[in-house]
Amino acid sequence: MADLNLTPSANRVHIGFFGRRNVGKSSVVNAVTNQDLSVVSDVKGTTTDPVSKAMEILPIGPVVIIDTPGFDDEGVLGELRVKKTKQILAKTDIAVLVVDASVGKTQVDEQLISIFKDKEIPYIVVYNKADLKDNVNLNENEILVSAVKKQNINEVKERIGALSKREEQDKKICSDLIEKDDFVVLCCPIDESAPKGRMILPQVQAIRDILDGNGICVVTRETQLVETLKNLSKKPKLVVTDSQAFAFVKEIVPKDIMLTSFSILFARYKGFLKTAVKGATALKNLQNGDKVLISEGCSHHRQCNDIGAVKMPKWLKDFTGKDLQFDWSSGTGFPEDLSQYKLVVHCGACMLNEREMRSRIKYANTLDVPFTNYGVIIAYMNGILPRSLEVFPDIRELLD
Ligand SMILES: Nc1nc2c(ncn2[C@@H]2O[C@H](COP(=O)(O)OP(=O)(O)OP(=O)(O)O)[C@@H](O)[C@H]2O)c(=O)[nH]1
Ligand code: SF4
Ligand SMILES: [Mg+2]
Repeated sequence: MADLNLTPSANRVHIGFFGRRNVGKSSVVNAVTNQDLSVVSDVKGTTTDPVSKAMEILPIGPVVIIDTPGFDDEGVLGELRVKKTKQILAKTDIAVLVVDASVGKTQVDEQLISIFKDKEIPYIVVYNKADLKDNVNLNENEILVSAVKKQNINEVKERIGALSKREEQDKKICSDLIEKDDFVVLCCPIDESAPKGRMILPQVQAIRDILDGNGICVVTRETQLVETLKNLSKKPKLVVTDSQAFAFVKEIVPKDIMLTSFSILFARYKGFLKTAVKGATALKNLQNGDKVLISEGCSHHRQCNDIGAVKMPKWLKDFTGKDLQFDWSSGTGFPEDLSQYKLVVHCGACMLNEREMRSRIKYANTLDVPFTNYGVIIAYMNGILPRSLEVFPDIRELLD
């Protein structure tokens, strides 16, 4: 089980090292991390699969370091490796392009740079093997290093740190909705889907966010909400509930108290609430035979049980009254051809980093395929979306 004291992987800055074979990607990774993370050899194509490791690097902080196979790999296996590297690119927050200084930039490097630009991934170029060639004309985002001689490695870390600071946005889960000393009530059902002995990550993150915002957090089961509200001497500013209990909770919470769900807050936190609300409204346009993609962020559905496989298709069919066709994707896999779908319904994506979600959404947007998520579409089908969006009036108006 994941150690809850550690920053969850999805929230770490993902730093990917890319480049041609044998330029010294793995050597640079090992030098930057000060660990023997990856095997190094003079055989081209030594790294055959992406190698990821979560760690703490000063001055960057909690990161996931990802070493990748050479992007110029050949043959059928090579193509597979390139495909995997492209999947890594989808979740990369900061890219490091490693170039062999004695060779210089090649077409493959230019191709990688244009991918970084296209995906808006901030990047630096590291010319490695400075011990073989030390006169290289450098642009502003380029550095000359030697992994073998450990030259200029601190500079690499500082440059990555600077990029990651620029990336870091001051995002809030709900603390921007409250003021100091405001009460926030979190309704957390404890049923068979709740993990034994602990809270789930979104609940833990919300508690921390409220405390960071100097709010006062009260956590209760939905079944004790009436008792909780009765006994709070001050009216809470906000009630946040698990989506599954929304219908129950909304009957209890008076209209003058803001009410929303964890899914709504996290869709906003991950930057796709607006898209998801717009996507949900596309439900009313679906026709018989339309294809819907159901996409989940992990392959074993520990927290999502049978929502994607069983419940969601049934709910969508019942709600639309149409004979819909379904496809499923899971884990980091996502279909290369989205154009055949009339709607993508994504899970809450708690195990995916934001960059990965952003690239999925961007892809759907370029093809005009509506994209929504479980929490939002369930709220829409149950008629509770308007109330849960009252907190965000500009998004609420998309429903009118
Ligand atoms: N002279 C010199 N050689 C280096 C340097 N860094 C790496 N090498 C050598 O370059 C070769 C390839 O290094 P790797 O780190 O395995 O390169 P890679 O890019 O990860 O290679 P693949 O995994 O095969 O794509 C090894 O023989 C390294 O010892 C350096 O700074 N100077
Ligand atoms: S919300 Fe998605 S990523 Fe999170 S546990 Fe469920 S299937 Fe996995
Ligand atoms: Mg390697």
